[in-house]
Amino acid sequence: MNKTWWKEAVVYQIYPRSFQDSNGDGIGDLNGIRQRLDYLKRLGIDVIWLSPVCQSPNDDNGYDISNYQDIMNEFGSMKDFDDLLREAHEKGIKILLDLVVNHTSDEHSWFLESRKGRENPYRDYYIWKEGKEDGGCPNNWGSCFSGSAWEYDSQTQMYYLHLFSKKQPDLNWENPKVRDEVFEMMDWWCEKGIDGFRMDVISMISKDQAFPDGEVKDGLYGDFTPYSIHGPRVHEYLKEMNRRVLSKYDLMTVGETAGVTIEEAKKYAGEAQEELNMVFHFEHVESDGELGKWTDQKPNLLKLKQILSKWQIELENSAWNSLYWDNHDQPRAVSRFGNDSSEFRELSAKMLATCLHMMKGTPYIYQGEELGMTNYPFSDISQFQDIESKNAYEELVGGGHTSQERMMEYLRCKSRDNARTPMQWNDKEQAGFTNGIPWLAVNPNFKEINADQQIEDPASVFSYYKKLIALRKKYDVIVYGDYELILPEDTRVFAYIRSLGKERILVICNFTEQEVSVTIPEIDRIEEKEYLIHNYKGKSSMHQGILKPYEAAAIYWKK
Ligand code: TEU
Ligand code: CA
Repeated sequence: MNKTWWKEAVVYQIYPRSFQDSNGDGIGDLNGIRQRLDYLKRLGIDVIWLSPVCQSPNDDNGYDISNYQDIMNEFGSMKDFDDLLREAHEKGIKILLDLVVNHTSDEHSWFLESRKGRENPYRDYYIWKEGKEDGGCPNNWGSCFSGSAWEYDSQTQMYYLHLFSKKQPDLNWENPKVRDEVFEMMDWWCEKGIDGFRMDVISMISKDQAFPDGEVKDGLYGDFTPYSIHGPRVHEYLKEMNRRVLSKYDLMTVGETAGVTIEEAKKYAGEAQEELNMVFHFEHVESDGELGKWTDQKPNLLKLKQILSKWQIELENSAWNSLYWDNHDQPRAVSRFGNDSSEFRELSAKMLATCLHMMKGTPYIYQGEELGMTNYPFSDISQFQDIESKNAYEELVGGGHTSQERMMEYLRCKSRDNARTPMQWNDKEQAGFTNGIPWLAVNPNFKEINADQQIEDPASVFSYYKKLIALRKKYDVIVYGDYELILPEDTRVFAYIRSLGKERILVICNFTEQEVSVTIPEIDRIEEKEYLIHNYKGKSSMHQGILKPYEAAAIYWKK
């Protein structure tokens, strides 16, 4: 397996709207990020993935772009971006942009032109269809954000496709002019010196041109995924993108590939495929839905172990993994996979970090995860800003598919707004995020959970993440070692061994709030071995096979 910088890197995701406000308007911005570069340097990360910063009417917080070569007014100017990029580079931090090219905003000039008339030169930049004979939508597909995936436009009496909101019309990648435009725009950013792209729903850019009806689940809309995820030409398009843009620069690329299987991942991110460096798979964060993605249940550890181990083992020597517990679309890691009670929050946050950061692949930290930030105690639908949450509430409660109480449980557990509350910097007003009124409320627990309190404290979650990142830099076996799951049937403990040459690392994580006893191979010799990291102070009883609640450790030796 070839060595490369992006395999050795740790990525930190910034959701700019919620990171740091510099001018008191309640919205995070680029100058706010500049103020916090030293914090990131201190944590030790190598790469920032910036969620979208381009011009956008913010129907979906920047994932609806109206101008790819301009910065969103609320976030600052292109000069601010150039300053941010330069200052990050001076500190040895790279920046990935979020490339959102499955769709644009309906306010993008291409779409404004496209909808003007059937003969407009931009018409074929998007996917327009006639309605069915009876006047209904061209097919039964539902959008990811509720409702039909088709919107009728009275101006030309046709429908356009939008797999997300109706303000996010899908681009028509079949049109070579669209590809030219996208590749030229990417090239423009690369010339500016950015270091790579995270590619939004890149698995959806090619659609089955027959646009067949999808299977109807939950009595709502038809499922578009078999016809527009890993569509017929997706790999052709990515190879073209690679040839025309990516291969000319030393970039890091990660595809957000909803619905990806191992087999598909090897095509997107195979070492010899010349498409992308790695992909995000969703199996471990999507194995739990009851009503679509909605649930209020805790994930099942056995399932989680099976899924993550499968990805570790089956990409071995053929493609590269990306590792994450959460992002701006997922609930907070500690609330979902750990335990956010005051008794166990720190312990379980550190346990989760150990489990993920000792695996093979490039780890992604979502802002605030390194502090053990938690879900928000939402009590009313009016507190949400997220379009997915608001639309789902309306469709599912309004349509009688679930009760109001149940839906609030679902949203408290899984709404994307859990991850989007402002970063908690200190215990002052608005957690130091803004001098104004934040666009989304600060979590009331900011006095107990904030960066100021943790940075200097060697026992904090922050210091623990810092240590994990430093270990990755020191031990090749963490980056390149093989992975082997042990205790595969245990429903309480996630344990595995990494190995490279003579080096071994044993990782043991108790995912429960109980003390448990296990029989671990090699455990009798643990006492003589070196604890690289351990989330309890003082001596452990691990060598006797006894694990305290949420206890986790990585133990190193040479064979
Ligand atoms: O998300 C793509 C995606 O697959 C979503 O369905 C995601 O799983 C969902 O938000 C979880 O409920 C990307 C972005 O990450 C997301 O923020 C955008 O809203 C979406 O694309 C559209 O651009
Ligand atoms: Ca601001």
